Amino acid sequence: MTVDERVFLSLGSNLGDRRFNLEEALRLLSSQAVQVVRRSSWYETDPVGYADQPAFLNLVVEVRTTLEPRALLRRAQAVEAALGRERTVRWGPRTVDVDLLLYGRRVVEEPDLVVPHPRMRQRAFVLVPLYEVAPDLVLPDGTPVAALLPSVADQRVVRL
Ligand code: GSY
Repeated sequence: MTVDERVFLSLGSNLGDRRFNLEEALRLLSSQAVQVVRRSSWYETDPVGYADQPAFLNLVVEVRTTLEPRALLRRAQAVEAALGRERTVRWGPRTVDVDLLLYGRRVVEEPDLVVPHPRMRQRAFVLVPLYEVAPDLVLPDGTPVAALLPSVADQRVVRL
């Protein structure tokens, strides 16, 4: 059982009915093994990585889960597939993206699974909603999430 560890996921959508896609993703993720215990507000965010695409809707959720990190990742990928995500353009538009951000204080560095998420420190669309749901959170290397916010202040993130 891993339910004592604080686990955070980031979800984003920039195709179709974004809010519906994200609510569906949360519905499909949720089960006896994965329970959403906290969720951030919705955030309208400018795309990061590949700029020539529609704005995203993002949120962050905290889950209680009995799944180990790899099983949780597989669950997230199954939800993306069920909602029609096709991995064509690497940074391109997507119906739903579900990223595993943090799994307690665990550090995983494997070819297909890196936790904490390797790009989360550079992304306002992750850090701002994460700070909303867990303002005192400290990353496994000792960095408070709050300390990372100034460096992403130039990225447009609007709380809805
Ligand atoms: O990695 C998540 C997908 N993604 C996003 C996103 O969810 N929001 C914003 N604003 N930019 C993004 N670029 C990528 S890739």
